[in-house]
Amino acid sequence: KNVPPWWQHGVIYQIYPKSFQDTTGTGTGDLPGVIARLDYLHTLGVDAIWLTPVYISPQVDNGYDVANYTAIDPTYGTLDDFDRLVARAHERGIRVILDMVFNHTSTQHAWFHEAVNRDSPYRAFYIWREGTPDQPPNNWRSKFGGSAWRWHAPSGEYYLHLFAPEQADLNWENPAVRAELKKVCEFWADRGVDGLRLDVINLVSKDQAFASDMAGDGRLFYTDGPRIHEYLQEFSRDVFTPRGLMTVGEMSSTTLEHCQRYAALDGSELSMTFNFHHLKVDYPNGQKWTLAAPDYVALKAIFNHWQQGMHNRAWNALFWCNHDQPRIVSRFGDEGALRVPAAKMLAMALHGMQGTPYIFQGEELGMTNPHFTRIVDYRDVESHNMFAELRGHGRRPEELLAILAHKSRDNGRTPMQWSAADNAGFTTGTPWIGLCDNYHTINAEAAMNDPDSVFYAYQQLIRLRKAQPVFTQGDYRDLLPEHPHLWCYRREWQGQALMVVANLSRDSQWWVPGECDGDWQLLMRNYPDAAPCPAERTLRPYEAAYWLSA
Ligand code: TEU
Repeated sequence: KNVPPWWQHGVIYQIYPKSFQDTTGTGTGDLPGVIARLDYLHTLGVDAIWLTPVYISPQVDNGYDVANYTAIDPTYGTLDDFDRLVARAHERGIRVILDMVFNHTSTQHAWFHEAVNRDSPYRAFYIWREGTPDQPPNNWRSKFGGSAWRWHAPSGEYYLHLFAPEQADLNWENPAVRAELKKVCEFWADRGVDGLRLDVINLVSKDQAFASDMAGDGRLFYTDGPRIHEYLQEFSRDVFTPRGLMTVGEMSSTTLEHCQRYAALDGSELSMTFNFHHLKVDYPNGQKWTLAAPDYVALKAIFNHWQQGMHNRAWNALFWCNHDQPRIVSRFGDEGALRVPAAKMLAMALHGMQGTPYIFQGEELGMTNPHFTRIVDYRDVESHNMFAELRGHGRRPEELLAILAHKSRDNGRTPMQWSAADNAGFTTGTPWIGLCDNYHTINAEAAMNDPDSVFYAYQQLIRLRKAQPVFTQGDYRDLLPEHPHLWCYRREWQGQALMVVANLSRDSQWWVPGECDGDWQLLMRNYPDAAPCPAERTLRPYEAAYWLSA
């Protein structure tokens, strides 16, 4: 009998170590802080933790600018701390996943230090092109604003950076680069790491013509690029599969057709993929730096497309939150009196689908955006660049600050709220970024003392996924695709059906269920007195329920 791999019925918890738990009073979280909180994660019941980068880095992009792939940044601790973390996690049955940032390195990496010399063999580790100081090789734009090319005067060429100028893109065409990156994977596999999250991995293969993109910003020439499947198959064959590593690829602006290959069930490339289409339903015309209400009909259509398109072929990662996104309860839910039911409803709607759910630290507490009001409150390079760029176009600071308060990546990066103590128990020093001031009421200690907390809803969802195979195996059918407020879908596997209904609105909605003949049992709810079976009725604000066919 085919036993599904652990990650198909597991739930993964994302830790942003910088904001998780400080043990030294520096104001920055560290690895001993992660160790100190493993019992909390064990109580939650997660199968694995994914740590965002903890390698040596000048921190221009909070560690996504790696200066040494095989050394721990002293701010976070030592390799010994890391080994201890892996051992302690494994003792509790928790696997460890590391973040591999292979599209680019920091310009402080030893390879780049060599590469600035035109005669060095490391020159070809990066992407250099001719130009003149005022004429870059093409019109590609950096994802953080400005040209994607930086002029290097001493060697008289440009290098490519799809992100910050301090993040130079690696030249994957060069087999020596790929060989070095595989060695990095080996290094961490040798230390007991169980899986890898591959940062923007679908951007690594660039069209070698490096032509200007007259209609866009260049992404069509490197997104899901010409050799990407070849590269991933090579890594799978040479290192991921032989080392038994689970892999999740972060796929920027990808397509279903590509993800069917990246995450194919035959394991020829990766275990699963993240995509972001569902988190653009509040970007009118694809524009992030605007304020707009989410389009829930579009949201459901996107999930339907991906759930059906991946079923029996490939594997999805499911998520609402990460360190690049605002908090989901602030975004699609409610921060006030309905925060708790809204947070549970969003969790139930997501965790009811097929795929591997990811929980981002604090999501299990229903943490909210911090509502920073001054530009100096922000730390993120993208937020500062966007503010400066749009100011340059004459936009008013108050308007831009209102947008940042909803859209900045820093909304997800405020310190974990452990307790009502000073700085939420995160640090005894000065936190590197401000806290959300609701930590006096929204915190882990309070949640663990309240049986109706968001925390226990997440714990229940993790248990249900393990107990009921329909969550892992079932197909997906949207029963109300046109409804603007209700999300109702049915999963089915081997004669067992799961009915999921979620009211995405703050108003009551009249619901006429379809396809619910037979006997049902109430499996989970976010209001204490939910209906015992799916039947015509009023759904209260943000109400959600799961029913299982008997
Ligand atoms: O992010 C990839 C990415 O393209 C986006 O999430 C991006 O941050 C956002 O769309 C900008 O609006 C990954 C990491 O998760 C992110 O933290 C890094 O900054 C980025 O790669 C570069 O390594």
